[in-house]
Amino acid sequence: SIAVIATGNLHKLQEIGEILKDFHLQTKSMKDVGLGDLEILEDGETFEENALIKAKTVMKKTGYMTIADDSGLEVETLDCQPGIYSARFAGENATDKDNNEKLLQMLEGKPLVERRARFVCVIAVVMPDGESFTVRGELYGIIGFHPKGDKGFGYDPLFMTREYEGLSLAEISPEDKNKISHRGKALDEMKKVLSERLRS
Ligand code: ITT
Repeated sequence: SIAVIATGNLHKLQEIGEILKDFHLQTKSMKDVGLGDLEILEDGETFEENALIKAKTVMKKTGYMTIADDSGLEVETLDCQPGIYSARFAGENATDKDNNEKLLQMLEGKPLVERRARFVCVIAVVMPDGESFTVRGELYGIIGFHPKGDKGFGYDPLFMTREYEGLSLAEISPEDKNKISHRGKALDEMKKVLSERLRS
């Protein structure tokens, strides 16, 4: 069956496309369905709410099964900031670089134990009949002292995991990131749920 990937973030689209490439879905981008310029107001209070808002909006406009991703970074000592505000942490038109600089500034002088963080990815799926579900994936790590690497996107240059000691997520290949990432885990879970539902 056909599924629209409801994201305006091309990095997400690429990662999701790669993770779903061996799965029995024909994926379409927002551009493919003529919604390349659609702005969706994400006024939910949780990743789950925002992912559902995006997926429902696009399913209603297209009639296709729709998959949306709401994700972000939660830093323990910052009371889980930037959380659902990760994309616009440093302001409305903030670039990834601006956001990384703001985060480094807020953690200035803090030792490793106070730099613990996790990435969260919630995937929402809305079916043409309106039925929906969400799944969640998380990846724990620490915020480094300097940005490193030019792969990935968002906070990847600052995010260090145990799996790849000493390297940021922006220094490992996209395939290696997908194997361990919050997005990879959430989409693996989504595949399981969808396989069961499409079978019955
Ligand atoms: P859509 O809503 O159109 O999907 P968006 O970028 O606005 O795109 P979000 O509101 O979910 O999406 O914000 C996600 C932000 O969290 C993203 O812009 C990054 O700053 C950060 N983020 C999410 N996943 C990430 C990852 O795998 N690596 C690095 N940063 C990530």
